[in-house]
Amino acid sequence: MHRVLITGAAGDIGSRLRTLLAGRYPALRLTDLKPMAPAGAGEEVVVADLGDPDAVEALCKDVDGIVHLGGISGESDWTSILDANIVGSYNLFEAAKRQGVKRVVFASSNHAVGFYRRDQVIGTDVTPLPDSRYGLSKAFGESLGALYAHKYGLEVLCLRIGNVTERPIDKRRLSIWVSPRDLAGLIQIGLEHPDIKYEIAYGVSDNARGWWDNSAATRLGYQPQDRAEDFAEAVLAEEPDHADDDVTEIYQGGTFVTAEYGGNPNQPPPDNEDQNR
Ligand code: NAI
Ligand code: 15L
Repeated sequence: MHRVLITGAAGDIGSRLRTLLAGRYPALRLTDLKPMAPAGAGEEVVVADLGDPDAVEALCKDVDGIVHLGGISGESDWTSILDANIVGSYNLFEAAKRQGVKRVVFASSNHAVGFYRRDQVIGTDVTPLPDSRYGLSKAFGESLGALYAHKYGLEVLCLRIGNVTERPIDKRRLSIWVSPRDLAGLIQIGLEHPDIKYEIAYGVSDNARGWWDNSAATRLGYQPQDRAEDFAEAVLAEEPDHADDDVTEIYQGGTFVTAEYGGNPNQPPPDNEDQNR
């Protein structure tokens, strides 16, 4: 890997990766719709819209690997999801193919499978059960990656990311939390492991209350450093009581499942604050 392109580089994960991957590859090309801090040593900074195919093609020139984080990172209206996540990801994979990029690590989400129950342990081979338009766009991205891997020979790792924060923020996140350094480790595996053709893995730390069989990641050599259980006592002391029949607590996707649940127009999609519940 000489040059690595990070889309969504101004975002939460992107800015963490900028630090965590600094110096790991000779050239990091950082791109986002939003402006970013000026390029440092070994960096290139490009403001571009993933919706613009010509701009995306230029972004992929002379690139060996891509970490595709850019897009809408929570539930939104269909047009926004369509433009940023569906068309944006299509433009990215198509440009990667045309420019001969070897690897793509796609930031999928637990919301591609959010309608599985919390009393189930699921692997990466289950049928996607999206819990939202957002989750649907991530299931689409995973299928897009499969098409470009099997038809065009790209090497693709899709990471169904749980929730990236310094420490788990509530009971649900005790099951799906991933520390920034564990996620960076998985992304490095996605860029560097010699035997990836097309894989899906969960982006999750070593969580005793986890819902996912992450043997796909283990097979690729992933060794998580962090454990949500270390924070469990403090997190549970702050957790509000939940009613026994609270649907939010039944399904893995939490509030993404209950938003508009049963066609209820008064149950709006989670806004940025709700996403942190
Ligand atoms: P974020 O919202 O902080 O960053 C996403 C970035 O994408 C933003 O800086 C935004 O400006 C950029 N972007 C949006 N539309 C764009 C477009 N049309 N063209 C170019 N750039 C565009 O999200 P975050 O938290 O950093 O997540 C990164 C990725 O990881 C997202 O794809 C998200 O869906 C996924 N993910 C994140 C999780 C988390 O816990 N943070 C959990 C699961 C998945
Ligand atoms: C996601 O996919 C979102 O990007 C993030 O903001 C969190 O909501 C996370 O899922 C989660 O499920 O906690």
